[in-house]
Amino acid sequence: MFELLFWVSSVLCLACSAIGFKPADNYLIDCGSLTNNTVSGRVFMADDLASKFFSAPRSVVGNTSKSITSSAVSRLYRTARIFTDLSLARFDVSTENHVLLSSLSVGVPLVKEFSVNVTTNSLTIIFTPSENSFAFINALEVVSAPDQLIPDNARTDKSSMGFQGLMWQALETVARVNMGGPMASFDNDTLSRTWVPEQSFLIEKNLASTVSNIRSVKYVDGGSTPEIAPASVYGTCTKMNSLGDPNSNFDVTWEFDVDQGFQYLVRFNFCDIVSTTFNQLYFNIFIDSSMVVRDLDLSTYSVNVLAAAYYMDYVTDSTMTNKLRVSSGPSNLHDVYPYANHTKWA
Ligand SMILES: *[C@@H]1O[C@H](CO)[C@@H](O)[C@H](O)[C@H]1NC(C)=O
Ligand SMILES: *[C@@H]1O[C@H](CO)[C@@H](O)[C@H](O)[C@H]1NC(C)=O
Ligand SMILES: *[C@@H]1O[C@H](CO)[C@@H](O)[C@H](O)[C@H]1NC(C)=O
Ligand SMILES: *[C@@H]1O[C@H](CO)[C@@H](O)[C@H](O)[C@H]1NC(C)=O
Ligand SMILES: CC(=O)N[C@H]1CO[C@H](CO)[C@@H](O)[C@@H]1O
Repeated sequence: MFELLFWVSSVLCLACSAIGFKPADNYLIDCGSLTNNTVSGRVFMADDLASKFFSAPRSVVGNTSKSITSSAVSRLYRTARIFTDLSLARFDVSTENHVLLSSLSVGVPLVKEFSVNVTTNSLTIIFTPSENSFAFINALEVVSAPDQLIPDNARTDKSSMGFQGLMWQALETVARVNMGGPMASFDNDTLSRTWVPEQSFLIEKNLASTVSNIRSVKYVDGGSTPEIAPASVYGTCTKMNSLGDPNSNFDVTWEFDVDQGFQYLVRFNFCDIVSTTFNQLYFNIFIDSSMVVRDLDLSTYSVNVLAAAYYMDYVTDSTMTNKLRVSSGPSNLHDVYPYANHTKWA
């Protein structure tokens, strides 16, 4: 999810040219459009150039000159390929193996993103209108991602073996959040992802403050890569706003809207961009009421490199409500200043 930063650092540029990910397949289609549309250097091809990828018993294109959102992306929403009559759209989207969206209806412009493991040499995406309704799509991106992006296993509460079998799941992105930083848009990300700011997820905003030190981010063997998250994301973080009180002990909490009854993969991205020596920072992480990690010390993962980017995956139990809460707070095991300064999650 993303690349190419405006600040120049030899470490980062090296990373960009040496490891920059080139997708094997990269289909960007501006559905219904007569012309190609370029958004941040990415060409979304005109609909008729893409017609060889497409089959439908009946379809029309729709068109408006209205500006739908203020960004360049807006152009992509002005045209659409519509399957059958114009009435209230409600439809399913599936692949051969997975139902991706069920009874979707669209009120406001919306991007839905999924990761699926394609093990054959074609991928079919099927739009199925609900009864007496229709389906539509404004733009479609089908882009290869590196295999390392989704490892097969993750931590879980249920078993010390962890959760296994992520490679068989179709994953829908719920939120991709840049803690402590601004929106990191797709032009800053090698995989064209967008990382949104945290404010709308943060409970008690006054408990948190932010730090930025993008230049200090290092990618080391055994740690994260720019494909997992770009330096613009690792280089900012949210910390406890303890106002200099060393006895502060509270959690910073983010809350996400989810669908009840599903399991969620939570990827924590960490980079201690503040500490000047090792073994200074210990903290705990909670998802809802379970402690997911106790006394996390990033130094133990970073092979003697400060500010090394690191990530950790966790799969939740089936959610009991339609909210998922992630919190972080200081560890009280170690006789050190209780830092919860640099917790980052995406
Ligand atoms: C959309 O409308 C504009 C202006 O009315 C027209 O120039 C363009 O050809 C139309 N595009 C399609 C795909 O119908
Ligand atoms: C539109 O994009 C396609 C695919 O990237 C390219 O092959 C084609 O030359 C482009 N057409 C124009 C008119 O730019
Ligand atoms: C996708 O499935 C194949 C075949 O089972 C497996 O070898 C590969 O590691 C999987 N890729 C990912 C990213 O899970
Ligand atoms: C963590 O925050 C405290 C209080 O805000 C600050 O004094 C300390 O320097 C920060 N931690 C590190 C490792 O710098
Ligand atoms: C955080 C970051 O690096 N943001 C940059 C993303 O890219 C745009 C230009 O494409 C810059 O203006 C931002 O500063």
